[in-house]
Amino acid sequence: MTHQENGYNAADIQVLEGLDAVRKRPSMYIGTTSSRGLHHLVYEIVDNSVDEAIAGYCDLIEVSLLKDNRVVVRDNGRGIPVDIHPKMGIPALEVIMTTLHSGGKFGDSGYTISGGLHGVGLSVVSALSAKLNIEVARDGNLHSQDYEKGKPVSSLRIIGPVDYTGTKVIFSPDPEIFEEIEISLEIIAQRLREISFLNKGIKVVLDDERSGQRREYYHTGGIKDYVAFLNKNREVLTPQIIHFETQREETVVEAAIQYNNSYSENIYSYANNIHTQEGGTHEVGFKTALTRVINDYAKRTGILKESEENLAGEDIREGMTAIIAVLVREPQFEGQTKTKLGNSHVRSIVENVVSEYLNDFLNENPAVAKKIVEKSLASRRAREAARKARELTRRKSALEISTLPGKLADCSEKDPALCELYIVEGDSAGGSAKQGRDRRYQAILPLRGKILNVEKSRLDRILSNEEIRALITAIGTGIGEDFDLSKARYHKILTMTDADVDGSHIKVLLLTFFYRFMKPLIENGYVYIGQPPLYRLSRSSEDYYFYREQEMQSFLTRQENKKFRMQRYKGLGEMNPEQLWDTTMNPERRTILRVTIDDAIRADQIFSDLMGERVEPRKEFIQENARLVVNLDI
Ligand code: 0R9
Repeated sequence: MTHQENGYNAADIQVLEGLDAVRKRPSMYIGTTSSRGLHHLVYEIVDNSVDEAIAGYCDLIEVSLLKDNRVVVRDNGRGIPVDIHPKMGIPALEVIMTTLHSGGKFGDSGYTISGGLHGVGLSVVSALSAKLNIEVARDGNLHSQDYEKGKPVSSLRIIGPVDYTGTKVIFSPDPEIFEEIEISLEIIAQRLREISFLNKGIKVVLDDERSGQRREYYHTGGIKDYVAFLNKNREVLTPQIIHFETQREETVVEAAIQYNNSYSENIYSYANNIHTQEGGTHEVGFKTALTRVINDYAKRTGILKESEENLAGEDIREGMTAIIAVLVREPQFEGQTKTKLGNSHVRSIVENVVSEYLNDFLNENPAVAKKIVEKSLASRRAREAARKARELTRRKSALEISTLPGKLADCSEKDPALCELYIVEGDSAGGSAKQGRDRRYQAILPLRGKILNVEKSRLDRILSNEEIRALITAIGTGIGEDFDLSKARYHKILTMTDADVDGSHIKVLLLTFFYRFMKPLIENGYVYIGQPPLYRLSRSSEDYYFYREQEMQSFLTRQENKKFRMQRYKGLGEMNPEQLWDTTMNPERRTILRVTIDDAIRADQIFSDLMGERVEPRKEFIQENARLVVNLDI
């Protein structure tokens, strides 16, 4: 199809605003200027290529991370139009690059079906890049133009003839804007993998020239492959993955489901390639249909007696891994992080589609259906037993009203908004933290190191662990159905663990625990990771602390003639109270990382892999993931 047939016309591009605003207030456009915002730049560009792929013109997207913090994104689509914009008198490409919210109005091209809200696009990336070069192969020629801080510093020129089409963007994030400019391979890899699952048939290549690693993501099975990937370390209940894809009116619905014998529910929903962390109408429709269809089936076949109470949704979802992905025209994103799908008609569309397909599947696969219903019944029994146990402890705790755990060194301040709780690994570090803290507003709860050794236990059994119970009492909110955010005794809850494998485990366990039982704590930004330093360099009375080896090395190369004494901290216990205060607890000097739902989801995945039934190369796995856990700190 040529671009004329497709209806592109340079006059379609809407011109709205200039770019100065972006550099003045970058977080308005990319959320933050931290590592998260930095990675967002890459997503913005990749999203353009994905749009082109969804429109059916592109099947290869390549991302390269270069040594000098430059990033290259390349696609083999039609190339951005380069003809002169009739109103502006400059090439359409330049209009796109220099104006905010510019973009085509492409009635039938498929563009309206992309994740528009997030696609603040090329102009924003250009504005926040020290340098950017864009190359377009189109109409038989390779075109190129350079930009600095959003402004063109050359005209669009033809470099030579080509016999292919596509777009290539090379940019260097501006260090004046971003707190750091080093792109993480793992973070980009995660998003590219997700993109390849969600858009089957697109090949996505990630090349890290810094480490020489190259990864390719290509999934012909789409979200079915995604579910298989998520369940790879789990014992699955049935080998089949329930999968269906269809279009109703203008909405495309795709879902994939497979049960495993764990106790957690893993439903990831997407709308137009965007992970809808806060759920929304598609997820509600999916859950409603699932609960109804399974109950109908259970009653119809007599596995559940007519007189018995229906299975609850959460019983049916226990042990379920599912992806629900929709493509919606003009998606509305709501919620705190704009990751909740709001379009109300999507709910009934998804509900109908899932009901029909799931019903057919169960009728055609009675053996699978029976396993699912039996699994749900077992979940119900376990839930009822747990509820009884909870009621018992609740009655008990009503008697011993608010006895805080003995190990907790509480703070004197009573306003929770000002209070901080440090969860510290190990009694000895706990002791130092108690001495080093500012006791007015910092409370310390030491946790014994080995709490993760609750081998292979389901997360709810961890609740019977004494250390975890102390944590629950100290925080004050209760858990699960009883959770009440307004009862939180601290608005900052920080983990402080050693920078080794055990410390990583404890961190993963705690984040998983918060995610599963105290999710609003994370959603409201109450949970943080404290970062103790790894090295200290000292010279007479000067001390320098470093959190990464690389930071220390580059400091040392800048100090050629000076001699330092180096100490590597193997654990928090090696730090005296003053050092702990200076480096990790003093609000004026410490660096702490706020945990997001995304981080918690990754922790949850690592946790279930660690605890999974299939324990083959556990040691290797742990070593591999110790790195991953470090990368959780974004
Ligand atoms: C490497 C990153 N890739 C991109 O940023 C990219 C944008 C883009 C694109 C089109 C094709 N490929 C692209 N890659 C395109 C072409 C046509 C119509 N719509 C889109 C066409 O040939 O008719 N564009 C995204 C916005 C625009 N182009 C436009 F507004 F300039 F048209």
